[in-house]
Amino acid sequence: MNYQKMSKEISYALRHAPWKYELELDDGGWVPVNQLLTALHQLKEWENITQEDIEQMILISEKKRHELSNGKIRALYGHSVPMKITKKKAIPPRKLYHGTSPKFMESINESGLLPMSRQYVHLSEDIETAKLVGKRKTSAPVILIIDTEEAQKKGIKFYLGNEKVWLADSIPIEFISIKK
Ligand code: HQG
Repeated sequence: MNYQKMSKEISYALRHAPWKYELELDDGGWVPVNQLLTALHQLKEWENITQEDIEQMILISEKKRHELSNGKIRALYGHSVPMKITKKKAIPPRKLYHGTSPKFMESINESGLLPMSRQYVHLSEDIETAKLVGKRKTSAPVILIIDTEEAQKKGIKFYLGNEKVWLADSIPIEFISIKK
């Protein structure tokens, strides 16, 4: 079983295009696992997959992207669907990090961090994770440091993705510094 490919397909369904799988996400992004399985069984590649395969996919993944609970499944972050997924507000560590490409810095300096094509800005709990995120875009990422304490004082909210990924609606430039 190609769990990485399965994870990509399920992320695509649950983050970006549920309608292509005849799925409807609820406010929290959940869908019944059996509906997802029924949709995937229509595709030759996934015609035999089971809930156990999905459990295994989540278990062995290097990132916690999906969550199963009470017969439902959701993507924990990354959404671009039109309906805004409600995330749980939480108190983040005093600093969060964001790895990005130097080519975006001019725009980020002007507008702060924006969700761009997703629903939320994605922030990392530690520098290592931020580096890996940035490396998806460039070999030498810029690491931004977010002062979450100051940001919260000014009303910026933070939401839980998974234990390494935090979400925010946007981060104004005054709370961002560049790691040297
Ligand atoms: C940049 C992956 C110009 C931002 C990762 C980023 C993450 C701006 C890009 C998760 C900007 C959006 C999300 C502005 C932000 N002007 N560019 N004002 N504000 N940007 O991929 O955070 O493996 O949508 O810096 O690991 O890179 O899929 O977001 O470079 O956790 O599970 O706009 O996706 O997880 O890029 O990554 P993305 P991201 P998975």
